[in-house]
This record gives sequence, C-alpha cells and structure tokens, in this order.
Amino acid sequence: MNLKKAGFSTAAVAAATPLIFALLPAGVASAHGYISSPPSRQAQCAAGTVDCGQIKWEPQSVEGPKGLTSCSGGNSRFAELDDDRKGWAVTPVGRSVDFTWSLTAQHATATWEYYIGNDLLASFNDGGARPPATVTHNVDLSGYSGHQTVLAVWNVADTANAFYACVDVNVGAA
Ligand SMILES: [Cu+2]
Repeated sequence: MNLKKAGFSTAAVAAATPLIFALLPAGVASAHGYISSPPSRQAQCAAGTVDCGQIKWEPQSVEGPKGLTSCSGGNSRFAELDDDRKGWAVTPVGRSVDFTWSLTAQHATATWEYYIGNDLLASFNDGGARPPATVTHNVDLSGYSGHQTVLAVWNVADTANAFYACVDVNVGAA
C-alpha cells in the first residue's frame, strides 16, 4: 500500500514538473535591468503608480533584439508600455537629466543609448565591460522642451539583445 502510494506520487511529480516550468513566465528565471530614476514606465508599473499587467512583477525584463525603437522592446505581453495614453507620470526635469539604471544582472555591455524619436541624444560605450549594479548617465536635453518620451537602450555585448526603457519627462520644467 505504501509502496504503491509512493510510486504514484513520484510519477505524478515527474509528470507535473515540465508543466510547472512551462507555466513560468519566461522573464522570471533570468534577471536584467531597467531605469529606476526618473521612474521609467516599467518602474511606474512596479511601483503601482500606473495599473499594469505582468510587467509590474518584472520591470527588469523588457528585453528584445537590438535596434528596436519601442518601449516594450517588441514584447507583446508588455505592449501596454507602448501606450502613450496610459497615464504615465511625467517627471519635471531641467535641461539635462541623470538617468539611473537598476541592474539585477550585470551583463557585459556594449553601449547605452538615449533617443527622442529617431534622434540619438547620447551614447555611452562600455567596450564589453561588466557594469556595477547601478549605472547613471547624464544626458543633455537642451534641444528639447515640454513633454518628451526618452527611449533608453542597454545593448548587451555578448548577446543579440538589448533592454528597453521609456521615461516620460517634461523638459525645462524643473
Ligand atoms: Cu539578463
């Protein structure tokens, strides 16, 4: 009786294990990074500033192929990050801004890039170095005013991927 019961349990666990892994969201097992200050869209989701779906549990997981220009990094499950009308908090800033990344995994880094629309505002080349857990860049926004959405891109050196974060700012309001 005991043996049969034990045998059944083992089989049940063996059968269930692949299912459990299949059900885990892909981003949970690996960890990466996002802009925490000024609060990026995914940071606002994580903080509950804006009501969001899965992204609120893993703001560091907006990973996609290099070269994209979308806030979601092409992830359909994070598509709400691309919605400009979702009520994102807009941070008043001066003519330059310190953007701070919080990295939960410190991947070897090619470049960090900052865009408004198609304009590259700034690029920082780490030459493949492994960054510290917190990275801050000062970016000049003096050619802009009013509400702008800055797209920040973390290009990983040893994969084809990048991490994406959009930050809504009001330039010249602070
Ligand atoms: Cu990662």
